Amino acid sequence: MRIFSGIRPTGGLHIGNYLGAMKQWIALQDTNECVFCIVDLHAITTPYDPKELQKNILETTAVYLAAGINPDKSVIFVQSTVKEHAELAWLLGTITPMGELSRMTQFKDKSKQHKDYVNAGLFTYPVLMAADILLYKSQGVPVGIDQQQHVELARTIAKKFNQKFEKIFPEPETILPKTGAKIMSLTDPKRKMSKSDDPKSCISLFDTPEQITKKIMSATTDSGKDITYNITKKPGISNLLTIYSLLTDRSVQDIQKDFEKKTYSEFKKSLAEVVINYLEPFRRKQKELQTRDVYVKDILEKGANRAKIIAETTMKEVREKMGLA
Ligand code: AQP
Repeated sequence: MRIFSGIRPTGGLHIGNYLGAMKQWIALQDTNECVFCIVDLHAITTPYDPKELQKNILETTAVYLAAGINPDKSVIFVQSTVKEHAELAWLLGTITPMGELSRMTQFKDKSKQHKDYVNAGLFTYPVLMAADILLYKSQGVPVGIDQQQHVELARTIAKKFNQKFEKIFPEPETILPKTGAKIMSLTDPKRKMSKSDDPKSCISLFDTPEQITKKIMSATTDSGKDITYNITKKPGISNLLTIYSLLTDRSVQDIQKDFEKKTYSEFKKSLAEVVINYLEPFRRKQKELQTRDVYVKDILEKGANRAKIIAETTMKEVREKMGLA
């Protein structure tokens, strides 16, 4: 299968991004043709500092590499360096119904979050995301649950294009992890963990052991004492149990048994240890990569060259089918 996915270079990546999206990418790259993008054109739809963007792009690339994306197996590149993304987005915009875009929950959430920054780019974000996916004729899109609605719209757009012009696009499928598709905020377990949220609410992949311990020990828990999974009555503890289970590859039931007569504090201490140990190799690799900008830039350049070959071929076909060539 051809696989496509991307992450916005909007700040330090957190374990939600890792467990929801990247962990799947790493597993998929062994048996599929994978294209992983740093989606800078999406990053500029919410407030950002132009002086920081290039730094964030390199940092996000370093995260991809530190987490285990292998540039010999997967194509890694920056979205804006392949111009066809923007061109295809414009063309697909002409067949995307306004009604479909108006339903998108991410637009509603982000326009509430950034009241002074509600721009047309934020509204048409899902069309650019459809272009990202369809440009590579991708069949699978591994993402967290918050992006599922956008992948479904990409399917709708692919279908519309195929019906109106000629069938050239596969209809992409969302690939969700069995668990971890929505890791919740540590400070408000009813909300999704987000990089643009308060740093206390998320565990960054490169937090120091001290920061991890502090954040987990002060994570919002629920009334009562039992360490049991109950998403409606105990969203805080349930979220921590999910993280524990995913990082240790043990079932939630097993972990609950271990902590049957223990306190929240004992459970949190143990979880902090699990997270620190799990993320230790990430921190080590990232430190190495911090001094290797030339190597990271070279990977991006080679990745962009590989991506362009596919992108140019698709665009030639699209232009022809739409009567533009
Ligand atoms: N909390 C989460 N749990 C599971 N998966 C998540 N993802 C994001 N948050 C969680 C998945 O990570 C990938 C990259 O997301 P993105 O950077 O493109 O944008 P996002 O979904 O808006 O992520 P954030 O962290 O909330 O970033 P900001 O704050 O910049 O908007 C996607 O596959 C996403 O599903």
